Amino acid sequence: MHTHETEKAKAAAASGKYRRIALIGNPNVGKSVIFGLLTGKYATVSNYPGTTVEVAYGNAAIEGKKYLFVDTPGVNSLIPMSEDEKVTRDILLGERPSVVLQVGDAKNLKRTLLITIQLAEMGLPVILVLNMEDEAMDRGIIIAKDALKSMTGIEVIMTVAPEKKGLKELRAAISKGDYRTPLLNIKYNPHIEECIEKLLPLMPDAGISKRSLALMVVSGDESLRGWFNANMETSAIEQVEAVRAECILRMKQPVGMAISGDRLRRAEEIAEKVIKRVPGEGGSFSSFIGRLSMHPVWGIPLLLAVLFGFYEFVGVFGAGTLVDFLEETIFGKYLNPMFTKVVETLIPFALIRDMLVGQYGLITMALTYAIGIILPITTTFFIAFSILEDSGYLPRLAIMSDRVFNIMGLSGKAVLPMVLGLGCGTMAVMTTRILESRRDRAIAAFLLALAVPCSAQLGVILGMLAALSAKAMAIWIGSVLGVLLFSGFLASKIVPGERTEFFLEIPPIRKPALRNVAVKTASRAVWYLKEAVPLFMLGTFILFILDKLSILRVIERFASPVIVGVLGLPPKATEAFLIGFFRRDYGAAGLFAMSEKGLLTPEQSLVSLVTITLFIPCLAHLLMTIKEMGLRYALSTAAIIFSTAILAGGALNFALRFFSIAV
Ligand SMILES: Nc1nc2c(ncn2[C@@H]2O[C@H](COP(=O)(O)OP(=O)(O)OP(=O)(O)O)[C@@H](O)[C@H]2O)c(=O)[nH]1
Ligand SMILES: [Mg+2]
Repeated sequence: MHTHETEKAKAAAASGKYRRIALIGNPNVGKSVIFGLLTGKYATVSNYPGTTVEVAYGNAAIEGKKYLFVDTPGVNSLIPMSEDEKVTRDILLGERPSVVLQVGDAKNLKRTLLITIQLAEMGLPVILVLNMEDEAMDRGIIIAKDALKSMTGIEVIMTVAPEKKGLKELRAAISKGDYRTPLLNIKYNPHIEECIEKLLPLMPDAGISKRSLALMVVSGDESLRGWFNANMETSAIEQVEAVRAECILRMKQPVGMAISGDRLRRAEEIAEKVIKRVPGEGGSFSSFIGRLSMHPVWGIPLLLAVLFGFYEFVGVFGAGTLVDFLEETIFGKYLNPMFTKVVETLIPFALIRDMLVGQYGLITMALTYAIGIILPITTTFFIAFSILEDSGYLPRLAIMSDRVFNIMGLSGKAVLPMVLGLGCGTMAVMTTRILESRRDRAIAAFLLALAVPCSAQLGVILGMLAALSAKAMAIWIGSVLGVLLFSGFLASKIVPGERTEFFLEIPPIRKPALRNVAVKTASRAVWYLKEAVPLFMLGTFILFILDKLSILRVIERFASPVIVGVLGLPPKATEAFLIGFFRRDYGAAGLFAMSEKGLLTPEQSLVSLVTITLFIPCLAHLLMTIKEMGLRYALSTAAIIFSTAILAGGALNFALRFFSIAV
């Protein structure tokens, strides 16, 4: 999103005017909140691990000195298990920061120190920020900061980021500039140390110590391969492989496990000495809700309640009340007649008048759809979604739905990108990076594009379904879920590889902060307008041209065997699917407008809704899929998705007629 700014910031840093500071730490510990406070730049903050999957840059001046801060995806270890963790490791590998701001969760010092130890091995100076002090206090965890300082030799600062507590001390520590590398080096098993000795002279120069590189090699870090190939001679790589093989042979247990075992013991040792436990509050209402939400039985009514609340707010209030007001009253009664009058008096050319306020007018169609129909829906959706994100419910949903996801060959962790896909598929494709194998990513990205409608589209669809009947709603949900499960099942059989184990830190249930919800919703709404309106304009303009050149009729006739024959829809519905190529939500809005005008019977509405839900993803989503998964993958899945959508819609049309079901 901010590529231009980011490039500028990076260029400035390269010229040596800035000191680079990397924010590193476990997932969901508050790195992005602190990044936002330090730089004043907005970074997405949510209560689940894996919010940040890309690096963000931002600069700031503290006491006259300039700094470039780098926000990174959270890591459980600096030996990456997934794509997002690799992003963070590669930052350390490539660019040498002046200091690492390690952000840790004060409630979980052991996990925090595991990262500190690895940073120490890398030879990087560290300032340790122990965030979430408030939650640690609630649980009766008190950390002896000075003892920790003297045991590690680095600056330790306690913070409560959302309250800006500790921020002044943090700024002071940054500008003081006395950065130190933690004194936490571990002597491993003599066999391992011997291997490291042999590897040291072979290691290339990097932003991190050769010892840490050697440790990654003997731990079996496969993700380094690409970097080695780019930075080492082939002969050296072969030597490295030989040492590694020898090392593995000589050790009784897996080397990686031995190394993490030693690190864990060291972290425990320190944590024990500096943590004081006092009776905490415990057993509060939020932890009760937290447990309830993961319960195999009671979790289900809670899930249904959440879904119902969502539906009422987005489907009924957003897509019903708000859209009625904006589209019919504001645009229909006031704005459009006004624009039409202005255009008619000012512009003498009929063609241009038509282009602006005609049937396929940029104002009467593109703007009306974008702002009158979709904006209120996406905004209500983003509000509800932000509340859900910040509450900490999503990772619990991941646990709850693990079994359902197993059917599709995925682990419950895939719930996160899928649920995010309900917000925006384009972003969600990127979030598949948190999944641990290419196979899981391939299946998840496919299902995302096929069967997960984005907020804008979902809202329009809910609005239309709400106007039909509960039966229509049930059939729509059943069809989409059926296709999702069935295609996932098939994909899991076809795509080779095993399902990966699933590890997810469950954050506490938190009361969403109004400010964060508001800021996040606003930034998403702005982003939506920037993303969608130009494409709506382009799509409408193309329709306008096609109409004027009378090509639209030709296309409609050409598509008629599918649209009319298979799907049983009126020929005009072709237009909705045509613009659906640009954005699915725009296509859905087209259907919405048709059904409002009474051009679709309830059964036709239902069939068209199922088809457009499954229809190929929008242009932006497709481009992101190409970027993340490759062109071949994107095009072949798009072809499969397109045919699946038509097949499913056709089957539904046939079934409705055959059994004479009225909805
Ligand atoms: N109670 C409390 N909540 C906090 C504190 N700091 C952050 N949070 C909340 O913790 C959650 C995670 O914050 P983020 O800044 O997104 O965490 P992150 O480390 O960037 O997470 P990833 O990008 O997923 O690695 C959000 O819901 C924050 O509002 C704190 O000091 N106290
Ligand atoms: Mg983050």
